[in-house]
Amino acid sequence: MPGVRILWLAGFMVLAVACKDSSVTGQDPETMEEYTALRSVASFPVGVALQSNRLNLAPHSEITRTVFNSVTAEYEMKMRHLTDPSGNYIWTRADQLTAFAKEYEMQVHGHTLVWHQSTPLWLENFNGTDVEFEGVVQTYITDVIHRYKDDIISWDVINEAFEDGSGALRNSIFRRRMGSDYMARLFQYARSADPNALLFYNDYGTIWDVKKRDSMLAMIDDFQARGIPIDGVGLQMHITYNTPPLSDIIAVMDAIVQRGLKIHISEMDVRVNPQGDLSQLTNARSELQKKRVNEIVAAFMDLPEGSRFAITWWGLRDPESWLIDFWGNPEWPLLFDSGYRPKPAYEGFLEALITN
Ligand code: 9MR
Repeated sequence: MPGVRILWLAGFMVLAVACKDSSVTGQDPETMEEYTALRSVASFPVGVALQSNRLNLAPHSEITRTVFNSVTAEYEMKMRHLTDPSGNYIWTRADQLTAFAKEYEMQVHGHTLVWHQSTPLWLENFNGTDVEFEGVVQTYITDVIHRYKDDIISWDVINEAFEDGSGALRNSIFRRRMGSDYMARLFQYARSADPNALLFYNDYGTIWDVKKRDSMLAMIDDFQARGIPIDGVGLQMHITYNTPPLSDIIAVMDAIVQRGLKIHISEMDVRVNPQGDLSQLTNARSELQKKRVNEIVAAFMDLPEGSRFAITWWGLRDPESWLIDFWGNPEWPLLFDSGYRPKPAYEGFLEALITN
């Protein structure tokens, strides 16, 4: 097999944990001591979400930098985390993430300049005029993009702007203060801050929520008709082992490719326990997860090369996934198990890279 093989020398303790947990995936830890790094065989960036507090966790940071060549801050580049309660910048943790990425030659995708769920109170409660509010937002976008101009090649300009079900624009503080065309101006401000940064719209549910999908595509059409800059779409791939159908995923990717935009399969995780019927991961479900990952990576690789921006996993190890708290079920949605061993899903990813 081509590519960089990882000889698992991260320490006796990690190996011991891996052995102890072998029942989780049913794999023989002996065979899992060596595996091929995704970054060494992929023709596109393979990313993972990262938190700065995990940079000092040796196995975590070693696997991240060896297996992946792209990172996204899981939360530390959101507005609520880049500013203090008075609105002053706090760069420390975002700086740590970009420094790590630079040291190990990983690209950084910026997430996210604007998100209604991460609007700090100082901005929600801003008591200047609407024009002043917009000025503050423009300054924020400009400052953040400028600070990381040499380190961050792409940004989610806005995240999750459309409502579930209706596809209507969310009535966020940005919409209320800046009007219903606010997204166009956010993208323009981002482009002015750095003409070279790739600008993305990122959302979930755009595969299965038809009205949301249509609103997003209409926004792109409208932007393109008016010359508003947009370079790509982040399709948050929060899916399950059996939904949505692959054909639906491909149809949305095709619609985006037809519009000449890049596709970021962002925030990928594949739930294996959506009904809560499992108390531990079975081999059968793990194999279905592998198949699912394999078919999605294969579909991504079928896209024209210029349309493939990246695939980014929303976390490294199963127990760290946001989904466990969110859904309240045991869940194993990521590529690595609790003992830092690559799961069959990892092999599914690798096989797609090698055979396509
Ligand atoms: O996984 C992220 C979690 O660690 C953060 O606490 C949370 C709030 O910042 O955001 C989670 O990531 C979200 C992402 O930024 C946007 N799409 C939905 C993700 C899960 O909530």
